[in-house]
Amino acid sequence: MVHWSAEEKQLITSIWGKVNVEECGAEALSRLLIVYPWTQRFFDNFGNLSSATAIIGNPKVRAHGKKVLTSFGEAVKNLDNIKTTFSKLSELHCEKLHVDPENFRLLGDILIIVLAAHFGRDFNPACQATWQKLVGVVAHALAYKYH
Ligand code: HNI
Repeated sequence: MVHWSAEEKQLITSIWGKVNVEECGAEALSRLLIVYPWTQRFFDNFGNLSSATAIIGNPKVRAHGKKVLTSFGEAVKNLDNIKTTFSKLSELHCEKLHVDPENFRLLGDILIIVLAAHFGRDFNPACQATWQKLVGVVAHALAYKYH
């Protein structure tokens, strides 16, 4: 089982408490779709994704980004139980959505970049290390049901 030190828990909750899930969620998903354009194929029912401007202005991308980051918040609330927390979502992404788990890692990397941009110096190296551990654990949990 993953262990979180008191310091790590503090670094996670102190940042998370200041995250605007709507803004950061929209930004993270937009960046994923722009930086790794092949990820667009999972969202072919989202309308216009034809340019960076279209993606950033797309209300479905915004809404879904918020949904995904809100769901990520469940990991923050259940740090000692991330695998069970995401077991249904893992099944969904695997069996119904057919999302390659590599994409969870890509989104995690993007989230780190978004947080670093938002929090600047507060997102110091110790903080980044802890968040990288967290996005890794989340990606692993979401990939758990894949076979
Ligand atoms: Ni993901 C739907 C959570 C990463 C593609 N995803 C969801 C839903 C949640 C969710 C919650 C809504 C489920 C429901 O309707 O019951 N997704 C998460 C989380 C992560 C993640 C917590 C990572 C942190 N999803 C990704 C990635 C991709 C992805 C990286 C693809 C690149 N997800 C989808 C797609 C849907 C989806 C596609 C369905 C969208 C729709 O509404 O049509």
